[in-house]
Amino acid sequence: MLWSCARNRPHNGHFAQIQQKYHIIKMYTKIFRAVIIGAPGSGKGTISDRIVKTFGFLHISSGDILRQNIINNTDLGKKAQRYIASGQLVPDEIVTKTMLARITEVGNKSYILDGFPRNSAQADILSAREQIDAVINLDIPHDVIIERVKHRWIHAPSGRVYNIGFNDPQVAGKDDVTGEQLTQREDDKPEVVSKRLQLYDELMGPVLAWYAKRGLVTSFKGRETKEIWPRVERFLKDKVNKG
Ligand code: G5P
Ligand code: MG
Repeated sequence: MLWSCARNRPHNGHFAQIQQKYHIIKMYTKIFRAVIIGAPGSGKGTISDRIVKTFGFLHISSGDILRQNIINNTDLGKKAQRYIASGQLVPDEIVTKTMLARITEVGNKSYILDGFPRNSAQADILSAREQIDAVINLDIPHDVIIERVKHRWIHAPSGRVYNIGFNDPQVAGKDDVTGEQLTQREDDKPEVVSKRLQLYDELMGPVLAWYAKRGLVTSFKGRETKEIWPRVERFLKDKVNKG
């Protein structure tokens, strides 16, 4: 063992650092599959970004994949566009095929699924294929969401998201990385947002109940990401540690 000779043993601080590093590597080597659920604008993308940075999970977002396809004018994008713009769900067979293909591509890596499954049919297909370790449910009041999405700006090609007063771009109206113009999502218009919220309540109730019955759901209730994120972080550290 490297540390068996006292003369070669690094001083305590260094030793502790190495121990800690080894512990982190060990802690995150188990493959962990999580689903993040929450109403439109509840902060799924925001929390997922932090999970990516802290835990190294891959973020698989159905909405980001669909929007990317719309920008690239692919067949999938052409099919999805009108549903998204009007706040309806894109048909199951299209989304499911796309998401399962992405999950296959990801292979044996920890991931967080955002926006999928979106109804019971999608949840059934996912459960037949993948063993999910945890479902993170963001429980944010609708009045907070309606206010938030009015101020959401995105860099559509990359999916980077800003919010005026919460995470402002460095230069107003411009993406921090490319300097390109930011836009607002078509489905963030107030009338489309209320439709999306209504649809969410209707369809996700049974999905949450399905996961809850299997003991997989942990809910995080609050009005701001700064109060929710530390709880999600603790929860995941604990889960991944137990491995
Ligand atoms: P998406 O893309 O999955 P939604 O509707 O589920 O869309 P959305 O709108 O992307 O969810 P989010 O990711 O939950 O919201 O939230 P977010 O972007 O992180 O945060 C919202 C805003 O609030 C951001 O501007 C953020 O910066 C800000 N924010 C975060 N925290 C705070 C805070 O504490 N304070 C403040 N002030 N601001 C904060 O789906 C889109 C469409 O794609 C189709 C459907 O048509 C869907 O409507 N689709 C599917 N169709 C069928 N099946 C599927 N599985 C589908 N998936 C997508
Ligand atoms: Mg999102």
